[in-house]
Amino acid sequence: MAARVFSGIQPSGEPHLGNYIGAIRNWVADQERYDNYFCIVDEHAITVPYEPAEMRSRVRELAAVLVACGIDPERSVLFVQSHVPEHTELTWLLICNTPMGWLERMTQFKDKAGSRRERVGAGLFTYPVLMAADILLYQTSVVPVGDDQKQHVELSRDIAGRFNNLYGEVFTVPEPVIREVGARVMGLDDPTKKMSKSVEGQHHAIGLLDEPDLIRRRIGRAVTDSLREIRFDEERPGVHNLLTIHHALSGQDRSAIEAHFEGKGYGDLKKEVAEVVVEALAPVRRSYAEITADPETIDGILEEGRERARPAAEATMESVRRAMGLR
Ligand code: AQP
Repeated sequence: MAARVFSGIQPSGEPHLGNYIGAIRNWVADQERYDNYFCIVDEHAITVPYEPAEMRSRVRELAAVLVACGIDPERSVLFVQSHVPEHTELTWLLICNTPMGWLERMTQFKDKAGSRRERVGAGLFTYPVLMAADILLYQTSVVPVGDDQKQHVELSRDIAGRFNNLYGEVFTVPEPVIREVGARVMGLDDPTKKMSKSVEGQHHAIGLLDEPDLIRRRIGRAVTDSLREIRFDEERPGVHNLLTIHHALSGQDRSAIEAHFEGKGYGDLKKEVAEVVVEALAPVRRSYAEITADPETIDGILEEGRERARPAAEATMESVRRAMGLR
């Protein structure tokens, strides 16, 4: 049987080119290989301030984008985290079994909370336990991760191992599979920071549903530098980012791309990268328009996803409650 994989994406803003290149298209490519659970993790997205009135439409938009990108809801389970209440139930039971010191070591909390540590919601601190619950609830055996999430997957393994020692074997201990260095897409307005859904700014990200002209304008305004040579040089993050986007979407060799741009200027680079992006995203926009033409389609897909996700979640919770003496 194919290994089971859980992958999550937050409805924390408009899905962007970084999400596509770094995650979604790999998920699409791996659909044959794994038994996939793709989850829109709305309970993760509420760990920072958000607009409640927008959340429902963001969730539905993100689901439609995932399907438009090629996630097949018949092959894979596509669902919303808050539709399966076992995620939060398991989180509490795991929190009670997670030493504070383990959470205090999580670098992402330190990065995200920064100097506001005393004021941020406690959910930001316990977020990695919700992530562990996501993974363990489905007895996930493989977790493909990027470098930034490796520490959280290690934590999930530690939590599972500790629980199994204390209460008996309940959880599959997941193995992290570090993906080949997936392309990391940086902000167009500041190429030293990753492209993010939650960063505001007209010229920060390329949305997966952006119109071609908007894509051209945004890439046209991308921050570069005052040099000339067009090379994959990490010391020059703006040009490096544009070339990385080109490479990820065109599939051409890095050396072939560099050779192609020899003697050309940044204007040519931006124009050509914009066309590569426009072409790559055209089918996504087309398919999104088809899927959303009937507003009931997405609700139906998510309802079915919930029905398919719940049996596995309920079975795990039943074992957890029994092991902990709760029922
Ligand atoms: N800039 C990026 N380049 C490559 N991959 C990226 N991912 C996110 N940004 C980039 C990958 O997208 C997947 C889903 O991400 P997420 O929703 O779980 O949260 P995130 O990583 O925190 O993404 P964002 O867009 O930056 O959201 P916010 O602003 O809410 O924090 C992940 O696999 C991630 O690696």
